[in-house]
Amino acid sequence: MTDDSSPAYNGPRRILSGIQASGALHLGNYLGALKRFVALQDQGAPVFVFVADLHAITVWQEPEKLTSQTREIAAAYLASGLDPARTIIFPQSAVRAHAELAWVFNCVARLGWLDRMTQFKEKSGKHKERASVGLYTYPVLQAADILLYKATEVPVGEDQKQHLELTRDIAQKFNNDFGAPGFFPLPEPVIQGPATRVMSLRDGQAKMSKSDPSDLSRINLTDDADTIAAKIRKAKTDPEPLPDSLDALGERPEARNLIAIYAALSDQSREQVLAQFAGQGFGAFKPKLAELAVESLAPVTAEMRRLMGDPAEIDRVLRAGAERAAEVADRTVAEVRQIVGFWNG
Ligand code: AQP
Repeated sequence: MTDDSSPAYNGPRRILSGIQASGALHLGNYLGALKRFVALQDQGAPVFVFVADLHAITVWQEPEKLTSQTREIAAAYLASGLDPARTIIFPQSAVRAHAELAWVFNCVARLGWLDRMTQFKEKSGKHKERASVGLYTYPVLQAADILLYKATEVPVGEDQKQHLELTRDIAQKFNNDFGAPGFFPLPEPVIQGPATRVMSLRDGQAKMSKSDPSDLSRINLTDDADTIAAKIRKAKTDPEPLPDSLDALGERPEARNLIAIYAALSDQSREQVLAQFAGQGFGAFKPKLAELAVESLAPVTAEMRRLMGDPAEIDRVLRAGAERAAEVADRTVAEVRQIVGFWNG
């Protein structure tokens, strides 16, 4: 739907992403999001990373837990290596402009576009009439999150690709409808690395997800070493040994998933991992993977725990980040208000 032939946005490169404040983070979030945000800090473009608490309440959140969940995600950002001196880390709801721009975009996006969103279909399940309106317009708020900062690159996992396409459509339609060519960029999803879609440990066809009822399906960032090792030991696999190439791995989704996890944790390609383990069975591979997972996650979880014991430190980072983010966001909203024709007397 997006027509890329319109005058191009010529503002600076900006990188933005976020994670919902809806509790427990898992290995999919770590490899698909956190670890990659950290790598993007050194690219010479400003990085904005927020805690999506407005998105979190699209499904019920206990009010007394939401604040601590917000701090927990912020702690995960810091523990993974995001540096608040270089990266603007903030809670989404603390920058009011997110909600304001989302309303304008609700009036730009078309019902037909939202009807196609597969995540809404998955999350609303069989009783979509009981889902919140917010869950339905979730991707419109996501477009506001991104375009408020005129972000040009958005690192995400595979599951967010469709939402990014919608963001581009909204940007394009806003620019066209209001005669503001090139006002909003058409942001690019950055879906890179061997683990853009970490799968469930119990089913190689399903995404690792915090809403999976089986805790054995995922590795949580809060799991201790024994739990991580046990979950990997119990992970579904097949009896075949590992081959020496990805092609030869063929249709073995569980094997592919564990190889991809090993590759992402060890900063290698999947080919390199296969070269190392070719001819070996899962009896040999799984203990190595467990060792690597524990070694990689233990420092992150330990630092998260330390930070959660000092909420004032997290709040300082979030307050400073919200102030810096609001400077950029308020500028965009002031421009949007003028473009749309809102009263400014
Ligand atoms: N399995 C995954 N593999 C790779 N990346 C993933 N992400 C999520 N799951 C995987 C990426 O993590 C970032 C944060 O996502 P979110 O805040 O939108 O959380 P989510 O996608 O809703 O996470 P879950 O676990 O999948 O939650 P439920 O079960 O509620 O749907 C995003 O960049 C996402 O791509």
